[in-house]
Amino acid sequence: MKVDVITIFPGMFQPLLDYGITHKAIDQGKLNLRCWNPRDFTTDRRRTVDGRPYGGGPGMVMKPEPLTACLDTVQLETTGPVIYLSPQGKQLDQDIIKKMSKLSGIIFLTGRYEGVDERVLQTRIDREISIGDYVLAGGELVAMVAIEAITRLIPGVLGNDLSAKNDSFSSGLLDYPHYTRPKIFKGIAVPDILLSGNHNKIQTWRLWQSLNRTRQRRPDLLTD
Ligand code: 9D3
Repeated sequence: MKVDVITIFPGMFQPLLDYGITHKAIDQGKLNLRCWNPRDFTTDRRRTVDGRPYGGGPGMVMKPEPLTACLDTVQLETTGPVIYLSPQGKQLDQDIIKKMSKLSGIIFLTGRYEGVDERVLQTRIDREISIGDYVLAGGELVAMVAIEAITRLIPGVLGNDLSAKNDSFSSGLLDYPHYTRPKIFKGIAVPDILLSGNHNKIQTWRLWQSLNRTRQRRPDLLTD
């Protein structure tokens, strides 16, 4: 899968190349991640990517020309929906991630400052995505969240395909409790049933735990 990111801070994405599942997917040739800097598509001496807002007010707005020039170049090299990460977007969930993971390409546009000139959004954006109702300083971390969540669904990347299927949220339930050695830690024993070797009983116990935890902590997942 090809993922292209438009960002004025491409260096923020280095950890995805260096660590974990995204590193592994890139290594295996299953993820092709490229960052593009709108600053490289400016034409003025100062390489200006922002401007003062018409109408006044605080902060700066991302200028349209560098962004659209950057997008023009990106779209010569890949195809797929252009996703703008913005607080005004629909909140990201596992259903959206699953659909994104089936695409052959996707383009993320990340904003800084107060956001992007509206005319870019009107003409070039297919969808706006947020990760929740809290204030970040830009879309980069959000793009990274989406990229990691997408990558672990690319076939063959997880190594253990069952892991993705058993996820909380893909089952619609929260996870059950996990234990490893030792049998007793700080005086707290592993539940006997997990040592019983009876896999039917273990499965039933885990489902019960998942259901109870979901009812207690996230009842919205059982109704909505
Ligand atoms: C304090 C600035 N706000 C004025 C009302 C508006 C604002 C502009 C830009 C708030 C946040 C941002 C930068 N955020 C993102 O680019 C962003 C984001 C987020 O802040 N929260 C959750 N999801 C996302 S996706 C992109």
